Amino acid sequence: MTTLITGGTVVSSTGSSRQDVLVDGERIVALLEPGTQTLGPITADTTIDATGKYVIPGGIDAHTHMEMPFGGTNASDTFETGSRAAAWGGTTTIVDFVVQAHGQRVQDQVALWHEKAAGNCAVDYAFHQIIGEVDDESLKAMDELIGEGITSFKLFMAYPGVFLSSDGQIVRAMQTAAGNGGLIMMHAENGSAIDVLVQQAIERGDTTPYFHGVTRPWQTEQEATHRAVMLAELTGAPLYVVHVSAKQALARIAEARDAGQNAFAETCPQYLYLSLEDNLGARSEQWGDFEGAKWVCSTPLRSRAEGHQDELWKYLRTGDVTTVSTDHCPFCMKDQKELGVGNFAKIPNGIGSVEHRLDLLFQGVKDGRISLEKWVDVCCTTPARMFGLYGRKGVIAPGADADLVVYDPNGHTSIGVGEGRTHHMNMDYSAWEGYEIDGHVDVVLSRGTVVKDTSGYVGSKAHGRFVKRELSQNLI
Ligand code: DUC
Ligand code: ZN
Ligand code: ZN
Repeated sequence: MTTLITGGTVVSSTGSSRQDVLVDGERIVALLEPGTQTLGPITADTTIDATGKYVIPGGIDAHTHMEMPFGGTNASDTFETGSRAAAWGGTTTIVDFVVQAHGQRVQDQVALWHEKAAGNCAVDYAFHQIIGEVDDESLKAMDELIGEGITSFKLFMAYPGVFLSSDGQIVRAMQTAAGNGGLIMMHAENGSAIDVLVQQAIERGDTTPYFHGVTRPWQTEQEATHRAVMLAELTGAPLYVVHVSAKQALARIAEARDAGQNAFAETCPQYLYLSLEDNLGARSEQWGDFEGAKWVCSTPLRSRAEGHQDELWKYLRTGDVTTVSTDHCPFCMKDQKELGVGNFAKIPNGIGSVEHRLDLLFQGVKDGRISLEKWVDVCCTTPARMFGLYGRKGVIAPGADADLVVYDPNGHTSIGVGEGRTHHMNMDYSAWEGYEIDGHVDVVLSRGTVVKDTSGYVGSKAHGRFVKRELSQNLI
């Protein structure tokens, strides 16, 4: 089965040019001069007309939490619903986090995640491993997982008693990663300091969602980021700081990069667009102040007056933000976020965006904040290199998986849940309600199969496969 995508502009992380893309089976087999098929021997079973559109590598969302147990409930997207929403939005690979909390065995959790995902994904998937309890057994498992294609390990400096690692535990895990070639991913917030501020706020009666952000101030993120950078320097482990939201934390990572350290920053669309002021809520009578719970996530959204959002866009341009992932961790307002009525500390943390990342970042292109190539770089190509997927994913080249998106720069997307608005994530609200995007995901191919076209989702949950990852291909 061959497919020819004609008339489009192929956009890569380094440039754009008019080329036709020939797909045979699951792979890209050639990039052709436009119109080649009319000259002679090249005929394809199917032709997709991409005239006036961009053709980009399928998006890679390197940070999702499908069905994650968290805050007394589970993230509301299953692998089935979440990966389908990803396909709608042009994301053809997700990298989800296997969770080991205190008291659990890593390898049991890996088996559980394989069970949850297998046969249920619309697009390809891979795993990172959360190490919630660093001990001899979990360190041994880190070595084993490298051979199983799980080559990155997330540690937490927050959530005492659930996920938090002490500095000593962090050093041991970093030494292990330095030895086996794995990548340390860090949730960098000072959890003990935050817990004191949270307790004091609740005692004062400051219990609404707004105080979630107030009690996780930028100093707690910068301090933890600095500590992570120093411990990585000490041990020689490569460090990737997830969901960076504070400009001061980013400045610290940029400084480490300038000094030649293998330090990387990820941010998420919510930190580029949304702000602490959203946590004030009260947009609708239904929820009043509690509406702010829709935007409770960690790290928290930051104050617009402090200028974090503009700085994050700047660091995207300079290359000090390496990737944009979503930290997709959706919860419904009903029965889930509602757990925190009267006590913001009980609101499950997370925002759902897996469907909207390509669109939201493309709006950054339209608004003159990043280039077209940077869009592809941070959403598709560098996530592939960062997480050992490059060659198969993240690039339009012969031999690569035919994960492709035909994107219409003149189309339009209204995000949300109200009239004429759409999303396909399993959530009863959208954190992005009201956002208008000057672009549209038209057609999505995953390994040569069209999973979304202009009629809608046409994929199947049996399509997605587990992808074993190599070591990072993005280290200095
Ligand atoms: N942050 C979130 O917002 N949700 C899940 C875990 C995390 O670190
Ligand atoms: Zn985190
Ligand atoms: Zn996360």
